[in-house]
Formats: sequence, structure tokens, C-alpha cells
Amino acid sequence: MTQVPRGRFITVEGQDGAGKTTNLSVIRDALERSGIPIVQSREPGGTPWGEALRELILNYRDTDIVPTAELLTIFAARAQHIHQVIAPALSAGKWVLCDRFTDATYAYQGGGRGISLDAIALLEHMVQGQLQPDLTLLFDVDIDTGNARAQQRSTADRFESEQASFKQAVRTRYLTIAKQNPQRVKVIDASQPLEQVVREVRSQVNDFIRKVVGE
Ligand code: Z5A
Repeated sequence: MTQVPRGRFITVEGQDGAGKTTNLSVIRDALERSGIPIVQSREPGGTPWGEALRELILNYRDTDIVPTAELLTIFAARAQHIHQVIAPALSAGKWVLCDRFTDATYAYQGGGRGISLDAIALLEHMVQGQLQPDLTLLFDVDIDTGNARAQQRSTADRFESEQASFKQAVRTRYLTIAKQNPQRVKVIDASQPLEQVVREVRSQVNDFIRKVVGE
């Protein structure tokens, strides 16, 4: 029986301004040079409905959004994203490169907003089943550097407007996730000059490609 090749799922994570967006093109380039078909996406968002929810999640300021409502909206967008984009691409043998996924929920809604890990895990299981990223690059940078870089770029969204304590809790949770998942999550020291960060990103992605090709 012919086996349909399953694609691989790569995510990038990190607190605001860490350099994810800048490095997505580096990852994309490394994959394309190896002839790997890719689908690039982002969360929250990734589908037309999800992008409409993204706008509400990031920028709705007319009322205080309770953390549970924020959490459920993020998983609603994710359910549609998996159904419409991620799962079909992986089944077709394509690789999916996604700017943020559920690690961000553990970091921002768990670490930042204080929602219990059990509640997040319950929704994760309901929405994703067994689906997990195969490789995650975590761009880690101190809060002040991240803030300074994010400010260069755009006006602050609801998360970027949070206090330093929120951002510190996000960073701490991300680093805990990395410690607990060393095979999957590779931490990139994003405080280094961009050329050095780019070298490390290329090296991690090429190592991963070699590993998959050798399987
Ligand atoms: N969110 C959530 O709460 N829960 C969830 O489950 C999910 C998301 C999925 C949107 O994310 C928000 O959604 C996010 C969490 C929440 N909150 N925030 N904030 P986003 O990824 O779309 O937005 P972002 O994190 O704000 O991304 P960003 O501002 O695009 O930052 P970035 O991608 O990490 O940084 P960048 O744009 O690549 O770089 C920023 C600037 O720094 C830029 O001028 C670069 O040229 C410069 N840069 C980058 N690297 C370097 C180095 N190494 N040296 C010097 N300068 C650099």
C-alpha cells in the first residue's frame, strides 16, 4: 500500500519583539532550498474567520475581556485553522510553518493571565487531539530588549500594552516549556546580533531537515 507522506509542523514562538517575524523568512528559505513544499500561517488567525477573531483578540478595547473568553476565542480560531489549513496540508505531505501555536497559549493565557494549565490542556486535547509541532524555535530575549524592538515596529496591541510582570511571566513559562520539551523546542538567544541569530536558525532548521530525511 502506498503511504501518504506526512508533512512536518514547525512553529516559532517568543515574547513580543523577540524576532520571530524577521526569522520566518530565514526558515522558509532553508526549507525551500531543500525543495520542501510549505504552507506558512499564523495564530491567532490563519483562516478568514480566524483573522477576524485575531483582530478582536489583539485590538478590541471597548471592554475588559475576561481571560476565559480570550482563551476560548483563541482555541475557536485554532480549531478552524487546524481543520481548514494545518491538517489538510500535513496530510498532503506539505510542511506547515506557523507563527505561534499552543505554546503561546500556555505562555500568555497560562503564564500571563494565570489560567490553569489543566484548563488549557483540556482544550488542547479537545481541539488538537494528538497534533503537536515537530519542531519549535523559541526566540528568547529579555523584556526590555523585546519592548524596545516591538516599539520600533508598530502600535502596541492588547498584549504588548501589558505590564512588565505579565511579560516576565510569559517569558518564564516559555522557558519552562522549553526545559520540559528539549527534543522539540530549541531556544535561540535572540538578544544576539541578527546575523548570529540567523546563523543559529539556519543551523537548527537544517539539522531538523537532515534528521527527517534520514528517518
Ligand atoms: N497570543 C496569545 O495570547 N495566545 C495565543 O495562543 C497566541 C497568540 C497564538 C500576536 O502575536 C499576539 O497574540 C501575541 C500573543 C498573542 N502578542 N503579542 N504581543 P504576533 O506574533 O502577531 O505579535 P508579536 O509577538 O507582537 O510579534 P512581533 O511584534 O511581530 O514581534 P516579533 O515577530 O517577535 O519581532 P520582529 O517583528 O521580527 O522584530 C521586531 C523588530 O526587532 C524589527 O524591527 C526587527 O528588525 C528587529 N530585530 C529582530 N531581531 C533582531 C536582532 N537580533 N537584533 C536587532 N534587532 C532585531
